[in-house]
Amino acid sequence: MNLTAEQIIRLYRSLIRIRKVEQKIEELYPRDEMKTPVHLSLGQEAVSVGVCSHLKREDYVFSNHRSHGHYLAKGGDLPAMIAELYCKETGCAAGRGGSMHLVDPQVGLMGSSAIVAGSIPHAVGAAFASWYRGDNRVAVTFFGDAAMEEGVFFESLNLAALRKLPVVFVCENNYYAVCSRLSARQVNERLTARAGAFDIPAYQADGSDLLSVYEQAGTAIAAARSGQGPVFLECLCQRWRGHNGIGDPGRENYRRSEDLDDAFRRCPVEIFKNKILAQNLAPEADIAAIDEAVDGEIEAAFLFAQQSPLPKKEELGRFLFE
Ligand SMILES: Cc1ncc(C[n+]2csc(CCOP(=O)(O)OP(=O)(O)O)c2C)c(N)n1
Ligand SMILES: [Mg+2]
Repeated sequence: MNLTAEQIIRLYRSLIRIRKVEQKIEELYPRDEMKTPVHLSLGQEAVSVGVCSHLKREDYVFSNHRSHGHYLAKGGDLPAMIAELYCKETGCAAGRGGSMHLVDPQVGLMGSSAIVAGSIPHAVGAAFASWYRGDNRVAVTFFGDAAMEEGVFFESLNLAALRKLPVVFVCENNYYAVCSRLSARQVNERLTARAGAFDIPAYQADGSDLLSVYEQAGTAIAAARSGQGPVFLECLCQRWRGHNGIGDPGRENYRRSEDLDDAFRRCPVEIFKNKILAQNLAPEADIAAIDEAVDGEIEAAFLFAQQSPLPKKEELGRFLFE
């Protein structure tokens, strides 16, 4: 792959930013000031970055409960995201949504849904609108392996294939739905085969390896944009933490030890950084400078969130249908 040093640096910045933001959330969560459940994407960061790096600002992304990486990689505003976790008026959903309802339409992050598979049909609808207007946008929907067990997944694939809509279905296959493993839920674990049932081209990437995701996503997104119809991209990855909240997943006895070993042996940040340095893709000093700048940005975002006002009591019903 021919990437310039500038592109490599941009990818690294996006990757380390998600990692560091989530580590900061973990550090401060025990203070109980963030009144929202959190689903961390530690270990899965490369998927968001590898996919979103191919998107234009006006392309659409629809996210799920594990939303932080998608939001940040698509260009969502960091202070507004942190303020949302603190349920503040300055949050990206005005403090009413929390971590599972991040939204920033200005940059094409159209919404996140706590309903498993909930945003898959939304992406199909957005792609339909784009096709109808002829504005050449693609719509990406991120979902987990368990979302592929919902009826709406199949309905969405069928309609998208039938109308040749520019949808990119991205499955982050971390093998688990809360605490049940894929092998305990499905006869056929080859998820790409389900796309094949609708004649949708399927791609697979190593979700721990940013360059693998970047390469596969590039081909998949280009195909969707060229009018050939929807594509499916499966990214194999491992989440580092429990299903939600913070802490060590090792204390939970449902995880196979080989999954956990695999997870911690294959750190997306380390894999990418080692490649950069081994192949001299960018100067080491630039990497260190990014780490420092990102730390400062995160400090400022948390301060902004902590100092922001809560929604006024009398306005809690605002934004609700009456
Ligand atoms: C329709 C629906 N059913 C069940 C739940 C409860 N639930 C929340 S997350 C989750 C598992 C999701 O697993 P997966 O789609 O693989 O995503 P991951 O958490 O692994 O990223 C479940 C069952 C829900 N939110 N919505
Ligand atoms: Mg899963």
